[in-house]
Amino acid sequence: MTASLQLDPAKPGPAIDAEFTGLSYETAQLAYPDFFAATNGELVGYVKGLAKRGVLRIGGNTSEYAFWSPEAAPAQGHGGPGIAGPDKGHGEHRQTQTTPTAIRNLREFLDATGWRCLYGLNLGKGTPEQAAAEAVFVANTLGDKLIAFQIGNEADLYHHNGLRTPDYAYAAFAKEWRRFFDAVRGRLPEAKFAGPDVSGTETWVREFADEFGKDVVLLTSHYYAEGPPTNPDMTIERLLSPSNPRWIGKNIPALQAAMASSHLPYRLDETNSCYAGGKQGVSNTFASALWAGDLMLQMAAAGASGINFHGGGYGWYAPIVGDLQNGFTARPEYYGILMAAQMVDSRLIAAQLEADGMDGLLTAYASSSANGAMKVALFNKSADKAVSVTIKAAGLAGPAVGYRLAAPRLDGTQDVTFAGSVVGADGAWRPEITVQLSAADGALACSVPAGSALLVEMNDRH
Ligand code: BDP
Repeated sequence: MTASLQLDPAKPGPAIDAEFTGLSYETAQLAYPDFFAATNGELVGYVKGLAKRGVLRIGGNTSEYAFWSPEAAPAQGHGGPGIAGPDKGHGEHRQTQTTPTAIRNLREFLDATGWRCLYGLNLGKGTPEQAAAEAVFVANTLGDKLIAFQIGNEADLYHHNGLRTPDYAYAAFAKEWRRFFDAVRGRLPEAKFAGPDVSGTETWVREFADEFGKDVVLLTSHYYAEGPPTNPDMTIERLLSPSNPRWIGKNIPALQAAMASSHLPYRLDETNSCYAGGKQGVSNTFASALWAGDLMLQMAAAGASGINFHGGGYGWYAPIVGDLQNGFTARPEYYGILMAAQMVDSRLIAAQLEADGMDGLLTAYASSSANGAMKVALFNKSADKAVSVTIKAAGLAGPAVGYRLAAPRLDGTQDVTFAGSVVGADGAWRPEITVQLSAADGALACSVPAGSALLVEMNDRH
């Protein structure tokens, strides 16, 4: 197949924030304070290796069962692996304790990684007073490493997950949110907030933006591409099919409307391939790398300020898996995020793709940084069609470098490389095999094999 990509640096799109990259973990993980700690050097390495700056979001279903316990001794010598994987949403929850040690260690972890934090407070089972007491300690300890608090996780699902009555709707949530907000602000007048952190009910985002737009610094909601994992229709093919219609067709315009009316940034602060903890054979395969990198840049193009991939423990969709006893590793998805993260801190530019015969499975994004250097990311999500792409831009000339994101198979879980290199034990990655490309007369030709991606850096376009 052949395709052409016409770039126009004179037509800028949204900026990709320097903190665009993000991960999301369950609050239950804080019950093991030596996980998010500067002493967990391997995890520090993997997080830092993904992006120099980024956002760690703490929340998820377990945030509704996590209690601030200033007096409690931290869970030490627990005997187990000390990890909390993504919650599988089966409704059985164990209460956990969040201690001052966990928050102090979290601060040191953030200092060591260069990342900042979005911190979820317990609305589901907690009280405004408990939230305020926790917020005081968290704000004082995290300082400028704290971006904002959130109140509750996916309150739009409270009506059927046992946290509230079946008639629970936005108005009831707004009332509760206001009580928690007032309690925290009563003790911390400068506290910053984000929300509504809903599962994806965009009407709630809009209503929340209208009502609390002046009280928050950021709008947030979640998105899972597939689920549940028990449904046989949830496949790699479906995951990679030209962007989820529900998300593209409905949610993004609604979220853009909320951003426009409130003048607030929006962050997709929890996402992944398949809810209920992910799907083996889909979420942990190389396909998830192409999906994640593409979604990341798709969200940037939609004007989002960032994205957080949910994970933890050995969850199927977790980008980083492992524990302190056994060490950590990067899953395929990590590589897709790593590739897209090469484009942060730049501005998207117009990129017109023509790819007849690719059935929408080739996607492309282009960015330009302050010094005029351009980057193009190409994702070929087809299982069997290789494509040769001609990148065109006025004045394009000279050498360019390509970094391939590749693996032996889309449904494989091993041997993923980015620029010929694997992510090392401590998250270290350095390009080893690059593709030498050359532009002349405003055009550059490159190939993108089936089921792979390519990042092209054009350092000199004159
Ligand atoms: C989200 C929850 C998170 C879960 C995830 C899942 O916020 O805690 O782990 O779904 O179901 O709804 O995988």
